[in-house]
Amino acid sequence: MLRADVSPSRALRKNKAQTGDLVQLLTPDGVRREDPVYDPVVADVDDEQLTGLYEDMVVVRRFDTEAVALQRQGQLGLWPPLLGQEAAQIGSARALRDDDFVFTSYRENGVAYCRGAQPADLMRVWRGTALAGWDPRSIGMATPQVMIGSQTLHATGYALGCVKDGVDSAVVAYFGDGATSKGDVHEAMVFAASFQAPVVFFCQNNQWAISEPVGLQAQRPIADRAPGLGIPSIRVDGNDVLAVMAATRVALDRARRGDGPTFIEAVTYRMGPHTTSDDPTRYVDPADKELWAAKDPIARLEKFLTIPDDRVADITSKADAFATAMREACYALPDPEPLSVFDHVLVEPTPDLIRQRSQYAAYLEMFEGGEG
Ligand SMILES: Cc1ncc(C[n+]2csc(CCOP(=O)(O)OP(=O)(O)O)c2C)c(N)n1
Ligand SMILES: [Mg+2]
Repeated sequence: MLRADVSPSRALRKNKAQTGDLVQLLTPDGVRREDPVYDPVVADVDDEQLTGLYEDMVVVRRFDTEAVALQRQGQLGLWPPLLGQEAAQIGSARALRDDDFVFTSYRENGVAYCRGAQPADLMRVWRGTALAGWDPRSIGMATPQVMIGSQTLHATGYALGCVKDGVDSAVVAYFGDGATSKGDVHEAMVFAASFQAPVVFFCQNNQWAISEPVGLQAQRPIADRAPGLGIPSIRVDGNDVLAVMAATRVALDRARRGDGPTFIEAVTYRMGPHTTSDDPTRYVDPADKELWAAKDPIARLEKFLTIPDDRVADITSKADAFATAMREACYALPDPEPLSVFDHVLVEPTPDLIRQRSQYAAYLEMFEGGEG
């Protein structure tokens, strides 16, 4: 069969269904747009708070870039960059309360930063020295799921638990456009709608599921998938940090009021590779990248705000300090014992696992010093 038969056509890549109205409070040129519905929701967000969101985005972009460099230098096995998605992550995460809980995929390191993850926490898993980066209870964030979409099920379950506990904490499930094609995500949404679970389904539509363009898997905007399941949805400019915060606040308020789940599609763009193992030059049209570079979330806030030079200098040094701390923490992580890879797999190890362990132990014995 010709490869062309199975390749997404140009028409699908540019699927018109993916364009349309978005909630937007700040245009890419940094102009504030009036919105009678969403303006009141962020009326308290003054220039100082916006500068705080700007700082978050600068810090996150800085450490994300550092992590890519660490991977290129052989210090990390892999890293999933979030370049371009800073507003979607910061705007939503900064709408949360400490007693809320989030369940994410692998790309939400900006969310982890907002929840309080420390530099070392972001390194452990990608350096391969631990099975999890942090204690979920300490920062109100589960450890990331690499299995696409499964965290949405955990989020719905946790949200139902909040109702049973009689607390008004809310839950956010983060996932990508590609995940919306998974059964798990639909099951989580149907269940949440049935029982009015206080959960926000937050989809970062970054236009790609690895090399598959969103237009191939979604003939309608992703946000249109939820109403069919009985969940209202909001389609927001995911590169507009203020609009994302407004949309997330609306959704969280609904959840706390007992009005059930909301779906948010944050329309954004993955400016880098899927992960450091990916080569997007094989499938990304450079013209698209240019188009999205003009909608950069950080640049639009720079155009809107007039941040004094000394504050910019402070923010830059804070970002540098976090990135430096992360690099140092990465170097300092202790190597695990090789055989510990078999620990915590199963409560009762199977004969197969025991056999594999002893074979690996014999292999390690071949080197001087045995296991070490
Ligand atoms: C259940 C499952 N199937 C397939 C994969 C392989 N895989 C890893 S990332 C990915 C694409 C996910 O795209 P999307 O949901 O849009 O998230 P993004 O990476 O763009 O943030 C796939 C298919 C996986 N990790 N888990
Ligand atoms: Mg995606």
